[in-house]
Amino acid sequence: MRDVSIAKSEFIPDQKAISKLQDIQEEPELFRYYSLPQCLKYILLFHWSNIMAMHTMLINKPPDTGNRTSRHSMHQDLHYFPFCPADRIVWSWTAMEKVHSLVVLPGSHHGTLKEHNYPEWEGGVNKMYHGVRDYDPNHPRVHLEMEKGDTLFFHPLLTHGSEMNQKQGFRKAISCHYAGANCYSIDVRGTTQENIGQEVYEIAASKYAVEDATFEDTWAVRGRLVQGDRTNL
Ligand SMILES: O=C(O)CCC(=O)C(=O)O
Repeated sequence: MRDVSIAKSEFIPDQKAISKLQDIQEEPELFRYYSLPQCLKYILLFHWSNIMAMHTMLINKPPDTGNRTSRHSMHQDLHYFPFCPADRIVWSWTAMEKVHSLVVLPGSHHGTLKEHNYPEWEGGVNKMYHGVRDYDPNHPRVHLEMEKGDTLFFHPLLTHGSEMNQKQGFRKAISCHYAGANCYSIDVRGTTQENIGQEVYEIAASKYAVEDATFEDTWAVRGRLVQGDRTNL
């Protein structure tokens, strides 16, 4: 994924626009992260017998250009997933350097999945960076201070966001949405997730020339077994 304002700049080399590597599950060196005992010991506490890595990312947040496009507005990750239940999905996010740009709304995971869309930001918004349409701006916030190697485990309904990178260098983190393989797919048509489903479908159809793939299919091909048997997902 490329940062929207850097990608437009003729002065910055293309490689420097890369803000995320998505779907790195087939890259053997990076996939080692997903089966690290230090991460899995927490995932195993949920007693899922079969564990999938559904969404893998290396986040490489570029120095902000001044347009504030390196921000990620407040959102719930479940918005992106056509599978449930939410209690069988957990996100691990490991800081690859000292960082304090993540913000969370504590307790928000007890609520429901909210409607998301692109925020109306003047400087532009990165592709698929949807945000919750209306969350309580007075809800208490926690800014997470993390050292290199610190790892957070998030519920997929936890509202969170990420502030712009005001440093000179790229801010790196590696993450995985783990899910119990017995999660089941849902059809998002007619739900608040229909907009992201349509957008992901259009990207997949144009990139891979697969017009008959569904949003659920785009996730099924990304999922990779970490432990046990691949059952539903
Ligand atoms: O690493 C970050 O900046 C957070 C990204 C994020 O919130 C997400 O990908 O859901």
